[in-house]
Amino acid sequence: MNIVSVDYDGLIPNNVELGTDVRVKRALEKWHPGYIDWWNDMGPEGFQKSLVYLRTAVSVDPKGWAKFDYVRMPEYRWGILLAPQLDGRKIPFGAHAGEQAWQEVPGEYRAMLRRLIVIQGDTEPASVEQQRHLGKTAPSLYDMRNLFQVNVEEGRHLWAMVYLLQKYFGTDGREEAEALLQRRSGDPDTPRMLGAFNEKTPDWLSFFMFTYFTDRDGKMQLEALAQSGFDPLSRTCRFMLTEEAHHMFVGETGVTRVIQRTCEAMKEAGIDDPYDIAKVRKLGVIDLPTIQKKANLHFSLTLDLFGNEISTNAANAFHSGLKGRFREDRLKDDHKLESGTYPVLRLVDGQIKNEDAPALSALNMRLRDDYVVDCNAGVGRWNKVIEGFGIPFQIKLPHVAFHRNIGEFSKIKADAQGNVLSDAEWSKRRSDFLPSDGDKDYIESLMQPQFDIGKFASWIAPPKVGIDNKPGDFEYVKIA
Ligand code: BYC
Ligand code: FE
Ligand code: FE
Repeated sequence: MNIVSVDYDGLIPNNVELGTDVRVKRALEKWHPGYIDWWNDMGPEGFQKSLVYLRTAVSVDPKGWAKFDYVRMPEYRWGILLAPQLDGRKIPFGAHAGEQAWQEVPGEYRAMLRRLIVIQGDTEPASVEQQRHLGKTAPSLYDMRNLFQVNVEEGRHLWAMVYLLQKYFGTDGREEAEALLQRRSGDPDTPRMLGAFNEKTPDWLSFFMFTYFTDRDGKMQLEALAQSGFDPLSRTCRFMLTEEAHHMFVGETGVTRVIQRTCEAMKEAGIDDPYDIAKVRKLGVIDLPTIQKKANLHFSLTLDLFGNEISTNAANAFHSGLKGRFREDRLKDDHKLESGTYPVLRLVDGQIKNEDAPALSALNMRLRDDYVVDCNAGVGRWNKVIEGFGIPFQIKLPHVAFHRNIGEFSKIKADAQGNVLSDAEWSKRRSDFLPSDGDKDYIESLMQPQFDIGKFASWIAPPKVGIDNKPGDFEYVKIA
């Protein structure tokens, strides 16, 4: 291993020896003011002057890579940090499997590689834009701090992709880096590239579901790109994954705490029926069926991010050695997939059926399957909480055909169990599965800020432990 220490002296902290790479350093320094303008315009609204207790990456050593301190967000040290280069690393899969990993862009795959990097890069600022209004309704300073931590790190992930574009893609890389600052989540004329990143994150339950489900797509995609034969991309993604773990922690524990508070309040009030929504809502907590609907919404929106079940793009990216499978290095097969099949859920004569497809074409489906397994683990932990209170209710992930806009099932309407519905039935029953206007209004009514130190809004339980082992009365954000 080849650890290059992190240089904190210049404008852009880095472990890629920017100091000796004058061309790239200049390019990034030129991009920097536009980034700060973007952050000030589109980053967290109303808290840019506040002191936030944030972690900053100061090393890429897995044992101690972060330091915690109060920072004003626009002064956060967004750096370029790559995991250490592994000596003699080989391309792990595809037609070039076993060859030396590329340290420069392989010319024949340039366009494909750039597209993957741009798409990855586009999601990062998009999520910051989607979450920019949430600070004002934070249920506690602890939660507000976690939101801002996620936001600054998504900003750093944008830097990570922009570094690759600036260093390895010349003029068109520079243009793409510029365009990443121009697109806007939800803008009808210049939207972000992928569907889910143009949706709203209107409230904190959506934020927790987003960080649970959508940041987990980030994890899966980064794991697949961390396998890349293009070594700089692999190293970048490996370090991003270290940060990603916290984002999913925020989501998983956030939803857990909402569920816990609901169950506690129900028990205290002697309510056993989770479907007695009117009674539960009188307690100022979010009823379990509405939590289920939010999960349905964010899970189905996120499934769309895996692309089409059968995809030539995915086959090409694998065959060329650019994007692998989830933890490719732990899989035991020929890593080429030129023969062999993979079962894919398809729509056949209006019925949902499993069909074998060529393994190479089915890679999006395969990653999505791995994703669903990963999602279910945390859902099981949520259900343990409900079970612990003896309340007869279970959160269940909806069927993959439910509420889809991309792929096989975008042509049909299905219920959460995967039964095909007519358009008329779907319209009639939509609000059984997805948040209705009434549900949204109720959740919105709960979104009252709770900025007192150590206090939490009515609808969410406090966390078990503080960030960086801080006590319950720690002032995570000094609001200014
Ligand atoms: N929306 O061959 P197909 C994260 C397009 S999240 C709109 O099936 P492919 C994060 C597709 O572009 C991780 N369009 O697609 C999380 C293609 O268009 P063209 C982000 C879509 O390429 C939270 C056409 O349909 N990273 O990091 O196999 C917070 C045919 O599609 C969509 C990545 O995604 C869609 N959902 O798969 C912050 C990794 N889906 O080219 C951050 C990089 C498909 O024919 N991206 N289309 O005009 C990829 O690996 C792939 O591009 C995708 C799509 C998996 C996204
Ligand atoms: Fe990210
Ligand atoms: Fe993330």
